[in-house]
Amino acid sequence: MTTNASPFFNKAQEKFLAAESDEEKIICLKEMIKECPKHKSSENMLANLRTRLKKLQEQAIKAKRSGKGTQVGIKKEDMQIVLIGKTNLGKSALLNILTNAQPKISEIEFTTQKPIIGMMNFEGINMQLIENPAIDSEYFDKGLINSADTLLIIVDKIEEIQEIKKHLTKSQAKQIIVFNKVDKLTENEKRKLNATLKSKKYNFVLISTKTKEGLEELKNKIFQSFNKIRIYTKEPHKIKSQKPIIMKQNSSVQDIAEKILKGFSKKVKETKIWGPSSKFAGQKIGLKHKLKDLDVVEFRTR
Ligand SMILES: Nc1nc2c(ncn2[C@@H]2O[C@H](COP(=O)(O)OP(=O)(O)O)[C@@H](O)[C@H]2O)c(=O)[nH]1
Ligand SMILES: [Mg+2]
Repeated sequence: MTTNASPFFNKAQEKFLAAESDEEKIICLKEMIKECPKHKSSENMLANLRTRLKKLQEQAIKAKRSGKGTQVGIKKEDMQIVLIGKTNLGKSALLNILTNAQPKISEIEFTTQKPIIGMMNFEGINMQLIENPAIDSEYFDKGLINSADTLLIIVDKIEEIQEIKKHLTKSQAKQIIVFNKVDKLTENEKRKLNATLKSKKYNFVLISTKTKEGLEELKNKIFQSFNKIRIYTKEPHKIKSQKPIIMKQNSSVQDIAEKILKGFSKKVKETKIWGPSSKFAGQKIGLKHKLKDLDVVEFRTR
């Protein structure tokens, strides 16, 4: 995207665009500033990067001071998912599979006594996944229900769903019912369960942390719950970026150009698009064009 930029700069820029947390963005921006060519023609860009860095650093300090987060001081990331349910349902086992965290998994009840935080990576996107201790225990952290964007309600019996929902009347979070331990069911029992949950119009998925079935579907459902879209960018005659840029639903071509670099949309001479929002591969589009999940956008500036 940048003339005469080193591959190191481009790499850092790609990471920056995919970064989800402010902390991550600060690290990438520093890297971009380090790798930015230091000559006359890049002075503007360098100044722009420094201003962004300063803003982010100030924001980070403010967030710390205001103590945004929960009772236990967990810093909320952009996309926060909280696992809730009774004891012994496989919350720790799921956290273990989906993230870098390694909570204790045990048949002993109430093993998890503090929220455990993990980072889940889904197609290059980082999401914060937190195990809340059992909902019927003194260790359960109510603050997390309010801060979560998405709640995973883990059950292994249909009756548990209503029981848990009683605790969630004030919550604004999206809810996904995660029915675990389906390895214990026969195919016929699974079919019946599926039909019952569907008839109740739940947003649900059947999984087993043992056989790993349903986990891909769960990850997709989690991403969908954020109402965001993944957009890949490319330069003419090159392949698309490795990591997508995460945008709000209904974002336009102009929005993504401006996310790449402030003022960039004015420099764009031509835009082409591949993917769900295109009528045909490589369609030329204007800045007002609305993007869809998994689109690939090509900007030509010369
Ligand atoms: N059969 C079966 N057992 C599971 C599954 N997931 C977890 N378990 C078992 O359930 C028990 C509780 O697991 P844990 O992850 O500690 O539950 P938590 O209390 O909800 O965090 C352990 O003995 C696990 O081995 C599953 O998918 N199938
Ligand atoms: Mg646990």
